[in-house]
Amino acid sequence: MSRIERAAIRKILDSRGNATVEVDLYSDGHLSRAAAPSGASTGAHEAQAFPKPGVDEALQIFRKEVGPRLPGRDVGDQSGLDRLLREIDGTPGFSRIGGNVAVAVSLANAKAAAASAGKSLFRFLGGPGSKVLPFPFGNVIGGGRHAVGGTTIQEFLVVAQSASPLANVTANARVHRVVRDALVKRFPTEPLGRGDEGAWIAKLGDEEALGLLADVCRGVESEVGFPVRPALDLAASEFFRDGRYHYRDATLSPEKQIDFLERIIRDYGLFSVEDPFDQDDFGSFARLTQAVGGRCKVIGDDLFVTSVDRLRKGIGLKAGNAILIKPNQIGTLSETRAAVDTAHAAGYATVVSHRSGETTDETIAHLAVAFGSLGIKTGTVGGERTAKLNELIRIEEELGGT
Ligand code: 2PG
Ligand code: MG
Repeated sequence: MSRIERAAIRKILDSRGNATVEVDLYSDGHLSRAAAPSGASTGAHEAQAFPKPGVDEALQIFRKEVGPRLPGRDVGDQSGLDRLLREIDGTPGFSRIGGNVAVAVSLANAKAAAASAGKSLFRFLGGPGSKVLPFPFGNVIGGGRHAVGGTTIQEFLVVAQSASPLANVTANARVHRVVRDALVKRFPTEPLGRGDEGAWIAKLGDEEALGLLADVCRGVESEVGFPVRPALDLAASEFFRDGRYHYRDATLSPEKQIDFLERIIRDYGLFSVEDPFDQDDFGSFARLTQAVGGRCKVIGDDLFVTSVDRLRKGIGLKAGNAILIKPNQIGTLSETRAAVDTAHAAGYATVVSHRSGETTDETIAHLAVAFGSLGIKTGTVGGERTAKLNELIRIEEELGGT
């Protein structure tokens, strides 16, 4: 048994240059550190990242109310710690201490517990049987809230699907590179930019971008000899206004949005569609899942916000067949795990995800493996994204060596 000796918090920068926090826990003289990311297309129902006045207020609250309660705690008591964080906060959405403070404390504690057991985090959380490795979902072309002047749809992703993470992340990076070459050829005199997650920003319509990505996926698939499929995160709440979906070149009613999705899922062989509807439209999620659920993952991100309550509602209505898992949407590891367990028990797939504003913290790679998730969505290129992808490669090596 190992006890927390000291706890500290500091303000650091995320990949967008915004302030976030990281937490240091010392136990048995060992340092365990976890940092929290931040979203741009945040769901209306997710935990508040920081208290209203901002990160400095979060630091003060930690130093006054959270930090002093930690020394002496057994690092093995994760659920007790997570309950304590809820109790100190006292609000449903972590609006007093901030979900980002809570998640950094919670994940740092899990790392301390794994270290005290002498195990890697994925083995400690997953038990001896966890050998299933998640497919990386990599963002290739982007827009929405992540890129000024990009597509209306937020993310055009690639999902390479061999048994090897190294082969998969290499194939995803190849798709990213070949899409770049195609864009340079097509717009030889235009500047070519990258959005918050490293995806290309180009003057393309949504379906044009999808067509280009699907062609490149097919090419790379035939090079590598395993499935390399396109996927989307529409983040549709961001362009849903007055009951309609406002694309740059079209406006669709919810009914037309379902027809549009059914058609592009079929025509482009989409592996998954995330947040294809507004975050409160469980009904349209259910209708699309009924139509395409046998061949495509319909993933709820802003719909479920990693919340067991919202997921249970979705399961009851057969809305979606997969959930995006973002620990800072809910605030603690125990509640993240409860969402994963609820999903798997109902036959829903899970995809553990980064946020658009990230740090080099690599913890989600361990969570995705430990949970036995179908996927990990954490970009294709860029230091804060490859921190997780490279950790996945290390985990693959560690598992190969057993
Ligand atoms: C999403 C995420 C990550 P954000 O919508 O899935 O890609 O974006 O972190 O901005 O919510
Ligand atoms: Mg999303």
